[in-house]
Amino acid sequence: MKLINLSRPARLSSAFGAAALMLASTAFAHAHLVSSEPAANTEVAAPAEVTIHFTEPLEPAFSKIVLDDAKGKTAAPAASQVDKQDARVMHLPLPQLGAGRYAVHWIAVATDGHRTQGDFAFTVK
Ligand SMILES: [Cu+2]
Repeated sequence: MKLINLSRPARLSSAFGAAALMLASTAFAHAHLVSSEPAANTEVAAPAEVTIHFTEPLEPAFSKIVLDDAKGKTAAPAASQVDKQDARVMHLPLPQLGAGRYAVHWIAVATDGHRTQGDFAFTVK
């Protein structure tokens, strides 16, 4: 796509530049998943918790992890918590999980109020 017509005033191209900069800085502030334990699509011994590491500190009131079993039923009754030492980490304590496939659903609200979400699965041996 041709963004800048050379016959137009330079003012327009600087407006494009400012918009691009704003997009870049707000995108940077979103909390994205860095890694998780268990990792996505792994087969593991029954874990004691799900831990997810994010790129940004989270807003505890609006961020959460839930775990569903293969039938879509909630598999972890406890509430997830943002780590008190490192707000970029969120934990979901787990009961003793039986063998099977589990789906993790997460919602992360960064301190700038922007919300990201995602899903991944792991299997308990
Ligand atoms: Cu953001």
